[in-house]
Amino acid sequence: MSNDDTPRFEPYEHPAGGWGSLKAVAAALRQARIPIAGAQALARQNKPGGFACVSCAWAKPAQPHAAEFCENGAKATAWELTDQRAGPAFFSSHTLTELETWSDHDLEAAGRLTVPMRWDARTDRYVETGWDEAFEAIGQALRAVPPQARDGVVFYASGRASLEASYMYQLLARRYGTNNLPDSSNMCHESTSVALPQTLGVPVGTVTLDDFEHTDAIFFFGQNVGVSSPRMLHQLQAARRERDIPIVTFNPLKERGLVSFANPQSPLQMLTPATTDISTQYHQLRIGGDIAAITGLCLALLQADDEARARGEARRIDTAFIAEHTHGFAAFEAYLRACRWEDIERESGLARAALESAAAVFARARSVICVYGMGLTQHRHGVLNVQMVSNLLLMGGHVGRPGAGICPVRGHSNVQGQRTVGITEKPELAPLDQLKKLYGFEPPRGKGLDTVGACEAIRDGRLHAFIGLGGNFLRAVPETALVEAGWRRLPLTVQVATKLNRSHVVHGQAAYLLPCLGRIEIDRQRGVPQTVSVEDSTGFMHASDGVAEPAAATLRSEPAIVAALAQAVLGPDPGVPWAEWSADYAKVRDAIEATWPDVFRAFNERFRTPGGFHRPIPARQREWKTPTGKANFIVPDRPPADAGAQPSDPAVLRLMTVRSDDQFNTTVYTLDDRFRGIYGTRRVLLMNRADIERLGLAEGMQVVAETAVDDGVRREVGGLRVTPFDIPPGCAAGYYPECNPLLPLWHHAEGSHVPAAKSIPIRVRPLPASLP
Ligand SMILES: Nc1nc2c(c(=O)[nH]1)N[C@H]1C(S)=C(S)[C@@H](COP(=O)(O)OP(=O)(O)OC[C@H]3O[C@@H](n4cnc5c(=O)[nH]c(N)nc54)[C@H](O)[C@@H]3O)O[C@H]1N2
Ligand SMILES: Nc1nc2c(c(=O)[nH]1)N[C@H]1C(S)=C(S)[C@@H](COP(=O)(O)OP(=O)(O)OC[C@H]3O[C@@H](n4cnc5c(=O)[nH]c(N)nc54)[C@H](O)[C@@H]3O)O[C@H]1N2
Ligand SMILES: [Mo]
Repeated sequence: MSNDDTPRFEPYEHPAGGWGSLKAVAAALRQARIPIAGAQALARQNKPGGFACVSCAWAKPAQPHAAEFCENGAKATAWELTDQRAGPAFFSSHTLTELETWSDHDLEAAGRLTVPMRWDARTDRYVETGWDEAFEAIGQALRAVPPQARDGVVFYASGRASLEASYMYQLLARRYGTNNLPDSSNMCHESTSVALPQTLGVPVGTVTLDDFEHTDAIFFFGQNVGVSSPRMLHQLQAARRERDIPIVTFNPLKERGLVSFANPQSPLQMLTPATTDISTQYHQLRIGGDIAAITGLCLALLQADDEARARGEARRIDTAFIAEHTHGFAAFEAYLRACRWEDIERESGLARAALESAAAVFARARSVICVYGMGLTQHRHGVLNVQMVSNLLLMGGHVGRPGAGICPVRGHSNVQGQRTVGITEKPELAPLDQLKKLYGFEPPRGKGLDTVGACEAIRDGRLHAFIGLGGNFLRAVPETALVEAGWRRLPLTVQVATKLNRSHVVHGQAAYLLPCLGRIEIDRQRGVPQTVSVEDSTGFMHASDGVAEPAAATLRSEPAIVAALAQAVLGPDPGVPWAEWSADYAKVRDAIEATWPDVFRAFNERFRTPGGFHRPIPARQREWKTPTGKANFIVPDRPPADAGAQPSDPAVLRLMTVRSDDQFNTTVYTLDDRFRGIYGTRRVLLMNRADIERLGLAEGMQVVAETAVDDGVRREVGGLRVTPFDIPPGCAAGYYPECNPLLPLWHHAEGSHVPAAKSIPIRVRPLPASLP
């Protein structure tokens, strides 16, 4: 079943996209056994009247391309539309103890779940149960938790569920009595949600697709566009080819999509070897070196500005903007002037000249966009990383000007939207007074558990129940061993899911698995097809209509499941029309509009606008919704020399856990990573050749990675194969989720609690068997 053949390593010299991409799409469709007719669903991906892709959250243009999907979107579609089924017959032939030994790939490859199931302790199997029976049992268990103990129940969401389902879900949790609404965002862009309100007064990015047509320079930090948001390559290619816009990239790895791209939708490029070079400058900085690197960029700008001023030339920083619109520049300038280039060079791993040439591009541009991803957010200093990007942009006045701004690239297809409609553990971000007014109840006011908090509670045996609306919590979170042990002791786990994963086969003392429709499928309520909606990375809201017949007639939609759960858990609930909502989603949209009239004005009328409708983003108009009423410079609380990017012990490496080209988070399509030239295995440790030699290791050697912290917990991942790679010295890379057991729960971003998955300190030792 699994394709763990002999591993193969060969550099991939082709551009991202191109024939390689088309081949991969065809292979994905074949593997999922999608007949070509079914593949027609792809033609309606990200189009008006079609569905919003279930892969990434990148913006969907008003005038779509002929095929507005990418290789990875096609794989995600194929994965959901597979004709494989994990129904009652599948579960009667496998105990959960047996399924625990299966790989992530094999579990999901079993196919779509079809009927509601409960774990049967006697046979150690999931057995079919009726929907009503399942809801009644879950309702009874949750009702039995006394009101004062309801903070012992967690309502997790992974960022895929629609705005409608998510709104209902947060209301269910709050009506039940808790703000425990962690979501995948807690492991992802929470550093953004904490950083940007302080600097720019918005929780989201400020850039729209249109800005890419007006920008003069694009800076990329820690985002792997070719894998994680490939449709953005259209914008980058247009910027490069049509307007020769410089793209400056900061990434420890030379990622294919940031190097070159051939558009598989352009007949010309498919016939000729015409590829577009994407990055005009590529800076392979050290893992965790961004604060130092951006400090270097800002200092170089300042020094260039000093010289320009001395010569009576035009300024290199936007002094008028800084004076009128910002707060804290003097302190930031003082910080910069006190920094030493030798510290910046050592911490970033980049030469001063390299940083100065990047700063020169920045200084010349009238409008700059800064794009970033997990390479910035998943660090101890994840919040400060984001704020440094914001500082850099503010020095040039690059916010609230066409073609300029900050562009966090969100992960799951509706993760930004879930936050917008109230899925948050932070009571101050939820419209509690409005909910009280609309539904006549007293919402809980206490802080809920975020993902790290939920893991602690699971580990320590403090929870009564865990409800998951999608996702694969157990596999996605840090501290695998301890959290898994706690997970097994949970009194109740309930998972709403499309496919089987580790969070289901490892389960609580009572466990329910509720199978749902995916977004690609037609969702009929009382015979009427329903539409849902999502928010993309740039703050546009889109309608999404299913196009494929459901994988099984027994499936229910997420809104219907949430509504039924709510009725079972809350009992008669005169305040909220759950049944009406699940029969007609337009009524949920009316409720969303009533809750946030500014963001969702005329929601039902506007949500079919081609290209979506935009939420208000005050920073775009240079309105700063911050405590100072200005955009704020943030001064790092320590100089780059103390930023801690470099471990003091030379035997300790910084490990980043990354995604391959052939996975979507914990969903592993195959064991290949074409762009990095790794085939047939994910159990690798990518290392610099000099480190391999220095540490007495050898190419191909099997090693154990051990977390280099001293907290009394032993964390190891064995069977990793030493693989020489173009990565800076002192740095290593491995795959998520295989390396998650190495990530301590307390090793997370200050301020946002995003697990620091990109900088795990490790030691490496040979497996005894591979010693001579
Ligand atoms: N095909 C595919 N698409 C996806 C996903 C998927 O798994 N597969 N996942 C979705 C989700 S939920 C998310 S959040 C996004 C994630 O998309 P990305 O934000 O691209 O996240 P990663 O793939 O984890 O890798 C981030 C990049 O950061 C770089 N990096 C690591 N450490 C550092 C550092 O210290 N500094 C800098 N400058 N760079 C660093 C890595 O080399 C890598 O290129 O993608 C979404 N889209
Ligand atoms: N070490 C390390 N850990 C990480 C990261 C990292 O880079 N490194 N990245 C983090 C990030 S950015 C994220 S976002 C999290 C992801 O964490 P999660 O969002 O929890 O995980 P996913 O792998 O996206 O969840 C996949 C499962 O979702 C279910 N599913 C798929 N589609 C649907 C649907 O339409 N409805 C429902 N109800 N279920 C569905 C399927 O059962 C599938 O098995 O992981 C985080 N963990
Ligand atoms: Mo994510």
